[in-house]
Amino acid sequence: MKEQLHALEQEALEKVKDAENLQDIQAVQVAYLGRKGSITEVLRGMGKLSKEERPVIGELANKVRTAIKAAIDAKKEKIEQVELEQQLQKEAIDVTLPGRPVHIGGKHILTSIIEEIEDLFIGLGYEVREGPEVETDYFNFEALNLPKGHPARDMQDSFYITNELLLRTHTSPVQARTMQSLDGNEPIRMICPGKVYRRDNDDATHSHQFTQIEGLYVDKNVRMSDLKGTLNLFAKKIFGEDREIRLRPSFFPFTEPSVEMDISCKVCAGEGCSVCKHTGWIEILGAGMVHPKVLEMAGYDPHEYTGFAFGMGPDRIAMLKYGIDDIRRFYTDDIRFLKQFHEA
Ligand code: 2NL
Repeated sequence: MKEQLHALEQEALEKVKDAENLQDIQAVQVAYLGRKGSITEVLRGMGKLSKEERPVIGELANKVRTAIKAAIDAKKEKIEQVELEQQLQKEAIDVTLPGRPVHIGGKHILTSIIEEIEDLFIGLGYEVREGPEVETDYFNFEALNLPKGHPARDMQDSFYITNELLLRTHTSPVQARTMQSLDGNEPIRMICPGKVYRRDNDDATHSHQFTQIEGLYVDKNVRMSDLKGTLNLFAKKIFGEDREIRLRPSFFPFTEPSVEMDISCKVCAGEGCSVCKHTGWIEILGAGMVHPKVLEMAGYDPHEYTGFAFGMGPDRIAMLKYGIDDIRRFYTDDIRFLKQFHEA
């Protein structure tokens, strides 16, 4: 029986060694240690042994059992380790692979132009202000010296929501609101960019929605020469140091006197070409000294305070700067057009 046990132990350990996976090792355990396993069979035969032999064989059988069990457990752990490693290897993610490209949009050309102008005026101490696009009749017209019955208030020219509410036709109401909020005794330097609306039939040069930037400077002793100096700086910074400006008399209900500013044509340097319609000059913006009535309505004493204001269309500026032929290109979202102005 001793030999039998030793032989079984040898055999079992051999099989444990050969086991390649958890099923193999499970089979070895059942075959040798299970209820119908070989070792159990041997122990069943112990009844035939003598009293002296029984404890000796019993002890040996237990030792063999323990040895086989230990070998099985060790092997099990080893196989589990290997299988885990294989699994991990199979599921490994290569974090060094390049990621899938993410399409990042760019700034709309009108946004870039507006930000460039904002930066220039922020540098001159102006602050950027925004206001509602749905405006009251009062702030859009009345406060800007456009009384009821004025041609610019014609229903044809505006999108009305009610009799008293409309889509703003310019950004000036933001400035009127700012002036009115300040009790008439604080200087103002502000710039307001934003979307504006006019009831127009869209074509190459007209859009029912477009953008505007206006500027306002109110203080004691603000003069026309301050306006001219500011506009000259603006023209040179945005269009190039070699540009000249000229002011022509004009009319706006909210400024007096009013002017229009031209810049010298870069294409022909003043000689005359198709871009400047053979005049050597290109119209850029409108401006003027804030009308005393506008100051007064906003609570500023026009004998004490004066100011200048200007307004321009970033759409037009972008069209001139980049030779864009149709204003609708800004609003029809053709990515091939818009992408040309994205930074590399
Ligand atoms: C243009 C002309 C202009 C203003 C806008 C303004 C605003 C206030 C008071 C006085 Cl609160 N003036 N704005 C003045 C002159 C011209 O815009 O051609 N814009 C595209």
